[in-house]
Amino acid sequence: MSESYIKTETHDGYRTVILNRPEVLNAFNETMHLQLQSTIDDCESDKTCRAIVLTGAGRGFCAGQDLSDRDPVLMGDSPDLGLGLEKLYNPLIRRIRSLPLPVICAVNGVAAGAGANIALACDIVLAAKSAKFIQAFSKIALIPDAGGTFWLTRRLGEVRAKALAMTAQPLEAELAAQWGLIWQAVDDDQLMNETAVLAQRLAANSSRANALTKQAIHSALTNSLDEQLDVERDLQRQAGRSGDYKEGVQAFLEKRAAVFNRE
Ligand code: LHQ
Repeated sequence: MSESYIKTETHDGYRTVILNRPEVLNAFNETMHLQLQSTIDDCESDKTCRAIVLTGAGRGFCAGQDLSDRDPVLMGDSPDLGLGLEKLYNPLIRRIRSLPLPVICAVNGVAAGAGANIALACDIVLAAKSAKFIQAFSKIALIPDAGGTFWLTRRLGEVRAKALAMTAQPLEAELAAQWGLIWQAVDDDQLMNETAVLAQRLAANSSRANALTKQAIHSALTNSLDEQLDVERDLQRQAGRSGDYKEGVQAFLEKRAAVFNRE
């Protein structure tokens, strides 16, 4: 049986998924990718799981691809790095983005290479103040992947995207938050507490509204205003027809906390 490179903790309403190869700062090998895929599948099929927290074991969040598994000396004359992206990283990024559950990333330490960009694919990113985001690719003559060119350019603009990608300069969590690359930088010893509060809050929302909100905001990244107004109309129609809307309004009028459907 292969080692367990992913750990999970089940909490009331959400699960914490922990990248677990701390001796290599949770760098990804193929087994870890496959274990993460199946863990995400489990989270999605568990109706009591209404949000996911992704974090790392030990002092790092994730150092990207395990480079000892992609040693060009062992890969022959013409290594195909696109294959690993096509088979493993791109499906992971697409899965996180299309998952109808909110994914919170708690960046507990350094996030480098694809590790940084997997964090940035998550819906809400909290980071310990000591954490750094490093687009390490230029150091090994590669380009940012796992969505890196997309997240950096959309969130920071061309100027900062190019400088971070070409210099591989570590970006401190507080500056990442100031620049709008992530949601918040928090004191190291508060990271998991603050993450738990956020996860509980999202888990208490209407799951349907969480999923539709995620979908609408993703559409806005590429739509015109006209197109987006149509998306909002259509998704709001769906939201309004759910029992959750009825419960939300009733709870408001009765001055009590809403209790949403868990189906
Ligand atoms: C590692 C790694 C690592 C193996 C630390 N691999 N062992 C996709 C598709 C196909 C191919 C290529 O890539 C991709 C996507 C990518 O992600 S490419 C980018 C890959 N990642 C990197 O280039 C980052 C490499 N790591 C680093 O630059 C440093 O380790 C950082 C800046 C992350 C942390 O530095 P330190 O805090 O000084 O830690 P360290 O370097 O001492 O690392 C601790 C251990 O982890 C060390 O092992 P050791 O046996 O000496 O204790 C490292 O060798 C190991 N490690 N990253 N990616």
